Amino acid sequence: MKKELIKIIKKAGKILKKGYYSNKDVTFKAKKDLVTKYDVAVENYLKAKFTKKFKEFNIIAEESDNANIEFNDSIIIDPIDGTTNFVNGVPHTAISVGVYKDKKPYLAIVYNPILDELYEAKIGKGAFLNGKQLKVSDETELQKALLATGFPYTSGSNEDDLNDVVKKIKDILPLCQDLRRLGSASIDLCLVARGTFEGYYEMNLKPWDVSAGVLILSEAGGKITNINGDEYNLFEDKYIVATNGKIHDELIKNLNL
Ligand code: LIP
Repeated sequence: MKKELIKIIKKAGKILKKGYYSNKDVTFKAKKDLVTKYDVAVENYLKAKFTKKFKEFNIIAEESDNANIEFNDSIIIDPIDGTTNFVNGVPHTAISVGVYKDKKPYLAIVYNPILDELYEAKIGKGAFLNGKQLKVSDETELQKALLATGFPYTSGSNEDDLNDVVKKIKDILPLCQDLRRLGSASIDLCLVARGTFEGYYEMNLKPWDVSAGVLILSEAGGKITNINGDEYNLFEDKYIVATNGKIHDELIKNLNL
């Protein structure tokens, strides 16, 4: 299934790449939440191909109405993760596809066609970037850790969320090497898998933002939990905390000050 999946996603990447270098019709789903005709085109392409090839899976996708779809044997699609980057020409944008069997991660692909970086993982078989095996960083000290985070779309409308984002930055920034905000959750997780970042946290993500990245990171030796240090639930948890494993407890402790 993985080979077929990659073939389809690479073709969809051509649609994303063409859009990246073209004028985009931007529509607002919410005050800060953008969508373009390319998000819809990539999603429609992937859904049509996956429905035909992988009949045993249902599909949950960012730009679709998922109300009547039960998560179980599911393919979870983010057609363009990092849409704001895509619209503004920042090259951190990717197609993210996570395949779940019995609600458990099975296969994952994150493909950035602008940088031609394809991250992939299969449960128990390791994680790879363009064929090269990935391993998380060995750094054990939070003070030397480069972390990443993200800002939720709700920061424009929900004061509690905005205050929480600011408080956590104030608490964490003095305790780490530095903090990045790259704008694509799926890529952030892959960058922890790659050893570029030691850790990453963010609130209010949707299952499609992280469905693939969590498997890629765990297959590279990383750890993913909610903010209490318990197993992360794609559909229910407000916060994701994802690290190389070695700074996890210290990061969790300081996110809860
Ligand atoms: C986005 C993320 C980004 C996060 C945003 C949003 P989209 O996904 O990947 O990092 O901060 O809240 O969820 O909307 O571009 O697919």
